[in-house]
Amino acid sequence: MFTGLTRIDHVGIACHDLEDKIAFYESTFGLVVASREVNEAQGVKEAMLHVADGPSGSSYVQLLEPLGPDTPVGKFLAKRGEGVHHVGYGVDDVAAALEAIGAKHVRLLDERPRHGSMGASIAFLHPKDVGGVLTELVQASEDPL
Ligand code: MC0
Repeated sequence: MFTGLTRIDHVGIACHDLEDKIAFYESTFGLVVASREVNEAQGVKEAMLHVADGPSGSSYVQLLEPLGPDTPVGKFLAKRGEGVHHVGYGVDDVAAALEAIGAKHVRLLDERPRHGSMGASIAFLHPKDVGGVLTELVQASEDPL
């Protein structure tokens, strides 16, 4: 059995206005922005706000603004409005995790790891096979950007 989830790496939250939501999380929860990136391949402008550090790494709130309507987050916002878009779990080895989880007949949206926030290697699992939750596996970079 796969037993390799090491932490909640981040909760991804879809929003219409990234700057507005960053200001809300800063002023309401006192969170601090750890990184900001535009990820063209994923169709998002995003920010990671640091929440806590644990023995197996850090956890974040990830705020996601779509780059356009025909992107994963753009479609999600049109259908469901703002809110939790996905949960990202930490793993030590994302390729090994994909192999083990794929063998359980969970559909892999990424057969191979892709580039994620802060230099991480990431891969998504289909929400329909994970109880309606879009699920991301995150292998943090040894040398975060
Ligand atoms: C769609 N669905 C979701 C969902 N998005 N369910 C739960 N959570 C979500 N986030 C459901 C829809 O309601 C629909 O169900 C069904 O899945 C098909 O959705 P669709 O709107 O027709 O869209 P598709 O099929 O074109 O794409 C959905 C899919 C896609 C999840 C496959 O969004 C995808 O490949 N996502 C992975 C990449 C991604 O999300 N990138 C953005 C974050 P019904 O029942 O209505 O049929 S990038 C990121 O986060 C990076 C930067 C990082 O963390 O480092």
